[in-house]
Amino acid sequence: MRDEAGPPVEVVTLGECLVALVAGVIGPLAEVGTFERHVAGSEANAAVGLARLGHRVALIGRVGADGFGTAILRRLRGEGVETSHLRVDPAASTGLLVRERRALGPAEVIYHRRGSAGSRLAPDEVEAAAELFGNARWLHLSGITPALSDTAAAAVDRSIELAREHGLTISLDVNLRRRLWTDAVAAPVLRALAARVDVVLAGADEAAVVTGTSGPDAADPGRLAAALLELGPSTAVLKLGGAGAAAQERGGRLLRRAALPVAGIVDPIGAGDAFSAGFIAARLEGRDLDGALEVAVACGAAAVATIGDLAGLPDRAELDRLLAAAGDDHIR
Ligand code: KDG
Repeated sequence: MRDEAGPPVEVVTLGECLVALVAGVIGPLAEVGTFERHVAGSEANAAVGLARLGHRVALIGRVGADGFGTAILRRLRGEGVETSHLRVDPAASTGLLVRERRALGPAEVIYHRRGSAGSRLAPDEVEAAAELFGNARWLHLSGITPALSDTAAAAVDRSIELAREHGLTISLDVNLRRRLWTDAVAAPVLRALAARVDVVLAGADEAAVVTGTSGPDAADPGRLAAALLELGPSTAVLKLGGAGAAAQERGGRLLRRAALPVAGIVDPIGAGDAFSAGFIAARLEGRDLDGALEVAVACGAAAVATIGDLAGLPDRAELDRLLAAAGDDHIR
């Protein structure tokens, strides 16, 4: 399949794109009767975030030959994501997740994705997209994909080989999903992946699992960043939610950014992907690590203020407004 017309793809990503049925009202799933349909999936969210910021990005993967698959394709194309390598698989359904909205405590998420089209992603799809790697600058991965199936894990592996061959920067968002695998099974796989990429992005808890950090200061950003760097990447980025973010390059010092104040957190899911999109966009644009953290934190804040994974992802004008409003107040 040929790349759709347009400027060359800068960022390649791969993974499962799902439909999310998000509760229409706040409360426990057992009491909710109405749901809104959204497009979700960590890599798709990051892809849309990058596209909104003006970067050309391709998503490799599969959706089912069903209405949800069509909805995903239409939405991603409408957002300007390059989808010529997002295949329609006639033999499986589009993956689905259902999630509640909570005013307090974590929201329950149910997956219906075992054997889904997205989980059937295989290395030959990456091979078929090899031409993209020739011109691209960045490969973005998430730790969700290797948890989906052996073939999806092999697809990740092949994408890293191709990215290395063509000199792309590779990022890994750890994205530990405990509904897909246990910490004990995930940790060695994610650790091995972290060793093969340039940039690792993780929450504090994820970084602790991947690095095997424990003890009273296991959430200390300095300790976690150092432990991540020891695994092999040249940059470690910690997403700390309400505490902002931290990052460190090999041989550099730990940088911190405070979170942007958000008046009402409506839906925190997808904020991590927005953060990753902002970080990657800023690096592609030549910002230094601190500048990339500034953009990433602003994108993450924009995402938590709206329902669904995609709605809050800022476009360039919105990002500029957010950064101007934040000024330098959030620098620690
Ligand atoms: O980061 C948001 C994702 O978690 C969500 O869109 C669904 O990709 C998803 C997953 O596997 O949880």
